[in-house]
Amino acid sequence: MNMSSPARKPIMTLYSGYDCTYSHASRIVLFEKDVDCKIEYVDSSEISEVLADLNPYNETPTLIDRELVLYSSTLINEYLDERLPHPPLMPVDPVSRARARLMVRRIYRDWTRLLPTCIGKDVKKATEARMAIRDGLTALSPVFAVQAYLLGEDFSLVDCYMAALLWRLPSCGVEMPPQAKSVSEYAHRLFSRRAFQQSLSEIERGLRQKKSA
Ligand SMILES: N[C@@H](CCC(=O)N[C@@H](CS)C(=O)NCC(=O)O)C(=O)O
Repeated sequence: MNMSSPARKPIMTLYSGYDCTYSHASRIVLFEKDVDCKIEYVDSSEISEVLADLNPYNETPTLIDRELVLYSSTLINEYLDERLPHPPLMPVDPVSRARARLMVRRIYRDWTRLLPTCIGKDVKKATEARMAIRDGLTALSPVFAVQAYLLGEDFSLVDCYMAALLWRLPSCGVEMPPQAKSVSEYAHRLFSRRAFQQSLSEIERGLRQKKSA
């Protein structure tokens, strides 16, 4: 998929999974930056063949920018924010930047990492994982009661990771309780962004057509 206009030549290529939370966050960043980028979707059955010479871990996302080959979504996303400064998606001062990185680490470790367990065969572990995600996100309710996005009033890189996570909750059986209304409203704010809608693969779009938020 080529996200640039026919007249514009893509300057980067992102190898992406069709339904990969990590790749999805990078696609959101690319569309927020409105960059001419080719999205090369790779099925998990062909991943090792396609990425063999590019990424020793054979993982999506993998970004190619001229001679640079970059993997690991957090490295890719921070690189994109530095390479394409408009609009800026990270705060400017070192303390706020460190806090943003810590939040990304926590989103991955506490929630994103649990998504495969939510749809796994072990029913007990799946239930525990769903509860951990639901309760952790519900604890964020007071934040979204007073501000639009995770770092404040401005959309940031941290929200890209949250959007990819929140989009997958219904398909992973995570139901947010009524007291998490402000989190659900935050999710809808993220999903209604043009860049988010553009970032979705057909498979990801289908995740929300089967079940509602
Ligand atoms: N830590 C990596 C994780 C990436 C990852 O786990 N990607 C999965 C797809 S969502 C993958 O490529 N797995 C290898 C495979 O499917 O063979 C990142 O943040 O980019």
